[in-house]
Amino acid sequence: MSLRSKLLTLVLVRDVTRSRVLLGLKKRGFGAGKWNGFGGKVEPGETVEEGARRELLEESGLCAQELLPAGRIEFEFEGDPCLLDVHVFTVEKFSGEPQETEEMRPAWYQEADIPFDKMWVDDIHWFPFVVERKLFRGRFLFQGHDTILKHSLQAVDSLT
Ligand code: 6U4
Repeated sequence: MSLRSKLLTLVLVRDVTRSRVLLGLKKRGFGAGKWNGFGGKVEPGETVEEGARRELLEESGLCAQELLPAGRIEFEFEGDPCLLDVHVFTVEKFSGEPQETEEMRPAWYQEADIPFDKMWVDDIHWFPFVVERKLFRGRFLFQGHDTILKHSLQAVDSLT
């Protein structure tokens, strides 16, 4: 089976001085009911970074001053020919206050108290790389949305 891939972004906003991360409860669409970073599909004509910045603003009301590449994760769903190619960024400098939007309800979580049981099941695997500021690459094969059949994950020197 040949796989098409869809480019997506995922942004974790960190308040490093208080060891907090901003997550959003996804209110609709793919992953509804789960806490996650902010992001979505990269639109035609925009770079991945532009897409990440736009989605963060649209979904949380925050304007990123700097986007730091953090990782890249491929998600394959058993029986689905479309691979999700998710580019993960962190933001430590931003302006604005988190606002609830049509898509997301934002809340700060202590890094030691992340609600992994209410998130995508892969997040607990790669989140430590984000906290330790280690670039990473991963690939997860899902059965449905809640079971990981296979995965690989490693720290890398570069994402390209
Ligand atoms: P619409 O509803 O078309 O505006 P859009 O906001 O463009 O959607 P959406 O909601 O489909 O895109 O984006 C999915 C989001 O979920 C992206 O930020 C990537 C993220 N995501 C997808 N699979 C994930 C997974 N297994 N683990 C994870 N985030 C995932 O942590």
